[in-house]
Amino acid sequence: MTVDATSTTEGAPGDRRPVRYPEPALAARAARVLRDNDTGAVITAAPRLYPHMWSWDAAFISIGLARLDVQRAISELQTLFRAQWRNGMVPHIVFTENDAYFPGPDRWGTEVAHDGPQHVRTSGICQPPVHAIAVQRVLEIGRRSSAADRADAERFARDIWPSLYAWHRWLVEYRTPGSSGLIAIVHGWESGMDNSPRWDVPYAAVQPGAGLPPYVRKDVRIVGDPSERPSDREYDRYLWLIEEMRRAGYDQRKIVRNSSFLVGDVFVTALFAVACDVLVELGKEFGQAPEEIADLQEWADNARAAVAGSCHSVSGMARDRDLRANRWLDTQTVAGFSPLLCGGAPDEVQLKLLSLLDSDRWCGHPELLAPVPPSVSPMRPGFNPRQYWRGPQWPVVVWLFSWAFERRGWHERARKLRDGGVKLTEDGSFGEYYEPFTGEPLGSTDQSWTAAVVLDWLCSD
Ligand code: 2M8
Repeated sequence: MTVDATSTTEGAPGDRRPVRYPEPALAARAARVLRDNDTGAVITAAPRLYPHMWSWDAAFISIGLARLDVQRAISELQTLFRAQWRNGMVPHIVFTENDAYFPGPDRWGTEVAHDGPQHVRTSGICQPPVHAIAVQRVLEIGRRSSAADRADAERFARDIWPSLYAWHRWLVEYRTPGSSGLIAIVHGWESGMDNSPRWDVPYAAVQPGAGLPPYVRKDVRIVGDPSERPSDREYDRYLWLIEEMRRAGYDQRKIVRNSSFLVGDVFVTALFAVACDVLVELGKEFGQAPEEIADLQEWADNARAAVAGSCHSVSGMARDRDLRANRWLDTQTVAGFSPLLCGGAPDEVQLKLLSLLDSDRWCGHPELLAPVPPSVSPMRPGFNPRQYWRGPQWPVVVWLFSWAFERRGWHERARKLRDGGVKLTEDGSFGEYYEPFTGEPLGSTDQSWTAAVVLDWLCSD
């Protein structure tokens, strides 16, 4: 679709928010956010709060970019994968020269790692493996574009496949300890849902040591209301985990053996399962090695079984597992719906989850501005409509569910989520996250991944 560059606003009587953009104008604004956040080398996750490239943000950004410029979408993913570690890990941040974010490259100190890239500075952890999904989406969009875009997108999908395979192999080799089969994270940041109540119990066991070097946060100076961000106590733990990893020389085996935080993440595992499915499809199409395709099939099956095996016998909700304390984590959050992303749960569990998702405890809550899942159910104790990953709605999470539902053939459900996502974001601010009752944008505005998924929704048939 050609995006109209002129934007007009339109108020709607009775709206909880004063401004509402009609879809073409919203698409034009989203395109502008992506262009404005482009440094020429990367599209930063957000202009002030996140002035670097984040791993899963880059994947979503490439999907939105493909609607504007297939070549630019390809180069964004290529930039991310040029920073892939030699062991296969795709790092969670690829740093630009900007020093407005903490913790920056000096604090991570990944130069001590044997496997890090030489030409660029990165963090030393990873983020959810949604990249294969992005590559397939860019390919689909490229194929519907010009002959040149089609050829470029096909060449790109074929050429990047081995790097995606290496990334998935890394997750299996280093991050599936224990018998649950869940992919383990060693820092809450690896989940993408930084201070979700999912991590409260395992974080309580992280005791920052006396050797934690002093630091000054920058995020709270940028976000208008610091109480929307994680607390200083939480940051001490985040920083302590980095310190542990740095001292371990970013040696994955040592980290998994010793770090104070080791949790089987059910949401990451579900995304991994479905991303493996996507890689199998791409691998077959582009004639990749049959034994590698077979690996991916096996990894997808194992991951799906692990997600299904985590479901609570009464609620049906999928659960994370604290691998240090060896127990299930029963905190109910949007991650509990993970089996709906990847399939594999028994029919009765799936039906239970779907009806829970529709109920007034989640999308059917009568006071939600838009009927899309909040990060935590508004009916749960501890729900906070303004605090980071503890209640607000995230458009990218909505995109993932709408994408997965479409893929599973649940077109009506996918459409409802898409429409809800557009309604949530039609104020044109492209918030990082949204207060679910008022629709107030929170955190950063002009957040690239929000603009990107909105663009994808608006340009979809
Ligand atoms: C948030 O995470 C970063 C740390 O990685 C932060 O709070 O400083 C999360 O929402 C994460 O999922 C996201 O990728 C990142 C950039 O948008 O911000």
